[in-house]
Amino acid sequence: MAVLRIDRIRAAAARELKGATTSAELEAVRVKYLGRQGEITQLLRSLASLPAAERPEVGRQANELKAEIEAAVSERLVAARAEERRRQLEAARLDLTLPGRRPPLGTLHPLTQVNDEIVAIFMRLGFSVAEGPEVESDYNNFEALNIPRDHPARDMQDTFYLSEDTLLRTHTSPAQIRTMKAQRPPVRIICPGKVYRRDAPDVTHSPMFHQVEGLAVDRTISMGDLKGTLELFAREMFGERSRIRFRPSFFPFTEPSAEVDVLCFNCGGTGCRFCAQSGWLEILGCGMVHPQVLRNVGYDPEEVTGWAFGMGVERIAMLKYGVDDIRLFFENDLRFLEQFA
Ligand code: 2U9
Repeated sequence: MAVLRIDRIRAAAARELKGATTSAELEAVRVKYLGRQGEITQLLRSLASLPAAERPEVGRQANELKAEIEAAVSERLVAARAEERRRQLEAARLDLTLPGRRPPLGTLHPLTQVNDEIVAIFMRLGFSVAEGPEVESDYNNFEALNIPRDHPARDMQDTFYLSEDTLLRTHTSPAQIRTMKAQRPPVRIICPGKVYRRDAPDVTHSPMFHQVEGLAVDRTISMGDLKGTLELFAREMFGERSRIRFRPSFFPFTEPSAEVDVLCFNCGGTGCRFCAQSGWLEILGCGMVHPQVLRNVGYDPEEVTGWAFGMGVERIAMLKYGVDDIRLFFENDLRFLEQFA
């Protein structure tokens, strides 16, 4: 009877082992037959209740089957585990050819790019950069530059005063006054930086904007040097084909004074919307340094002459890139800034 039961268990175990393919299924088969409540375990436990004559044979056969199942399960488990590991590795496979994720990189602000470009052009010509404070004295900002007491720029309406005689500089010229007071000619400097004017913001005005001013003072500095220098600047900044013209103008700190236009690079001079049909675009102001300004810094205008120019960085950038509203430079809208990446 018990022997018949062993054969039946053997057949069932063999069938179930055949159907088990995963390690979990194989483990379940092992538990079913060899576990603490397993069929073979129970059979071996019940040997004591068998007639004494049957015990040795049934015991032998039960132990034999136990060993058979153990061996079969172990063998199939090795294969199943290997297959499962293979599938897991396959699923988690790394694609080493995938391009890396690029960290988002910042870029220079368009005004910084244009400022640096202007500065680089003049550095190549032998100019050095001179900087000064944004909080200035009334003397350095106005008086030394021959700007009269009744000039509209000196009005509370136009300048940010911090006290009776300190203010936010309205141009970078005071940095040049400081340099001239500190060193003898020859002087060849450019002064980039922020300047402040009490203007209500609109498409062309901002209460803070950027300038680059230039100054050359030496024994034989002429208006011809100024024209050649600015002609070269325009070609470097706006392209080889650009041409400039000088229009007579007036500034208290230069005499004679001029404003410089560049031939409209949109229409080539025939007139279009970009240049208001004039064919020309104003880019800067300039002139021969006024003799009184030279005297104010202790230079002798009989001995040295000089010229100076000033330009707004925002204006140059607007012309170069066709930007129609100065406020775009200060809003930091990424849709705008990303166009200068
Ligand atoms: C010294 C002597 C003279 C600098 C100059 C201009 C003409 C000029 C404007 C351009 C656009 C100001 O930003 S803007 O509104 N500047 O037209 N600037 S001559 O003359 C100087 C500077 C320093 C000692």
